[in-house]
Amino acid sequence: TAETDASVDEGPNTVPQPLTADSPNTIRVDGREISVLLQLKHPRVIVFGNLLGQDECDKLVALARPRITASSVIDMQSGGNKQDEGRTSSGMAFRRGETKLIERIERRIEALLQWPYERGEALQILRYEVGQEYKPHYDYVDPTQPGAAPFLARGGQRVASLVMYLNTPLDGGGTNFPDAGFEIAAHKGCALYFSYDRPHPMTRSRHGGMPVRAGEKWVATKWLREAEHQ
Ligand code: PD2
Ligand code: ZN
Repeated sequence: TAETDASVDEGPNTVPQPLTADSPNTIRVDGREISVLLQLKHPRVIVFGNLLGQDECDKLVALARPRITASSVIDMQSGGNKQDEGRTSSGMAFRRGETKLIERIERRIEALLQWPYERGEALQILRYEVGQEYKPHYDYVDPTQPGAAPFLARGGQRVASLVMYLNTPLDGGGTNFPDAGFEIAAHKGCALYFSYDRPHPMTRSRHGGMPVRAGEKWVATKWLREAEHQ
């Protein structure tokens, strides 16, 4: 459509350039050896190992568990939130820097992705139970929708996502990119990074959280914005 072509004509947004340009095996950040397990150019994807320690994963789950409620999505008509059958998980968000642990993880992400802390959204924690999933979607907002304006006014467009796996589900719960034809299995402490330099399907960044078949799945998600957020 003419509307979606506008986001192509405007040219690319700047996206994070994580510390993986020289194809390292591991990256030392915040005293940790983070593994680089896979890099893909298009869609731009990086899979990291050991981004979070096992104990950090457990602590995040323990902090989040009593605070989770049914997940919502952005209502593109109003700009508010609404329930959606495509996203059946439960979740919560920590304020940026809410605890020492949260701040340390957010600073680690800043250093690894080379993207300012202030341009990160609050860390979200999601829990999926058996049968729950997040159907394929884009993480950017469609700028032509009426509800996009209030979202974009606070920090601009999303340009990248980091999904950190806080446990290894007993079965299922990977993340897939149906247009690009691959999937990432959920492993505790590992993380999936992907970026999208414009709000357009040409980024091939459509992805989903696949149904959990046994056990629970817990993830922490950090979205990165063009500009300072909140
Ligand atoms: O939980 C996931 O694997 C997942 C997959 C895709 C989460 C999100 N997107 C998201 O929160 O945007
Ligand atoms: Zn997503």
